[in-house]
Amino acid sequence: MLKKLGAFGFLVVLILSLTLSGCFSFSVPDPSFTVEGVEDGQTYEQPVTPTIEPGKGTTLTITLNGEPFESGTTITQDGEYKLVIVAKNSRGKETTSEIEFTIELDVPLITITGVEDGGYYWDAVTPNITTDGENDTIVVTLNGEEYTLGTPIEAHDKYTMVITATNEKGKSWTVTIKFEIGAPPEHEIGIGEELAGFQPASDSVVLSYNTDPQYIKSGNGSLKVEKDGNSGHGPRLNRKGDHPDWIDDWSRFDKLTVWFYVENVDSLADNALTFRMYSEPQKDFGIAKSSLTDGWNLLEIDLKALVGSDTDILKDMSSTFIEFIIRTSGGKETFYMDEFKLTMSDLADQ
Ligand SMILES: [Ca+2]
Repeated sequence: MLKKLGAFGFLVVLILSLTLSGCFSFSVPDPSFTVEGVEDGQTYEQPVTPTIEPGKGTTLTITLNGEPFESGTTITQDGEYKLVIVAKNSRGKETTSEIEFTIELDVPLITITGVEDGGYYWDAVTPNITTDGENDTIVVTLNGEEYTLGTPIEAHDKYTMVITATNEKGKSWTVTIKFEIGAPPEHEIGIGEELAGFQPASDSVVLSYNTDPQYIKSGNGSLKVEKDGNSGHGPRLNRKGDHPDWIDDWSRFDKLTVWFYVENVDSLADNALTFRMYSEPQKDFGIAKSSLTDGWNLLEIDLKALVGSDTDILKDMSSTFIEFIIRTSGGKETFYMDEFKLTMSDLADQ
């Protein structure tokens, strides 16, 4: 009997806890955040790096002296500062916090060029390190070993560089940067069985996943493109922002390459292909029939030449999609594409 009561009691607790957790999932927490690296009312003798992290469900708007401020940015200039943090939850509840502080630098200000914190390089780097005081002493270690300024760093490895500068008053400041040297970057925009992220530009284009090895350059499959009529259309990539391998920052690459298979080049119009980037402004790169041969062709699109002075396009490709326009002489034709790749090939430019 006692045993049965016990079981009944447990059931009641279980139902109660389910009800409570059900309730909690509908409640929205107040906006919250954490701040590190700076305190209200303080005066600092060294650079200050405020790090502000939003709490769960909170979005933050941060300004420093009225200008947008990115968390984790180091402030190195003398002055009086006001950091304003506006925190908002999904219900629109808002809180505003202010942190006022002063910087009066009394330590050497370290300037590093030639290498950046978080940088990835595929060629030797030679960091140049200076301070704002003539008689400062600079001590640098690289992965824990003493490093002599001006020495090129070229071995493929991950590096941590610690720079300590001391002024005549004996006041020191230390900056740590991490970077990596490795192979030139390469990124494949894959072709999956479901063709996720690929869309035909019009009804005259039919896309499918090919598994016939004759038309595969590598891996298990390739993109089959069937085209009817002479409209200037082809496969589009990431038009709806849904390609699983899409990356937003293309600025570390200088080429987009793709293999293109055509059975007979004479089935193409003279202005056979156009690589189109639906950016603002739109960018086109044309490939003439005369430069193609029967069978597989490696198409190379020089991205830096394509965007010209609009270099910002490559830094944020999040809402830009691309198309390979194929122009035929009119009939129904079949083409294959494989290995869409972003590569960095021109070391001399770096
Ligand atoms: Ca493939």
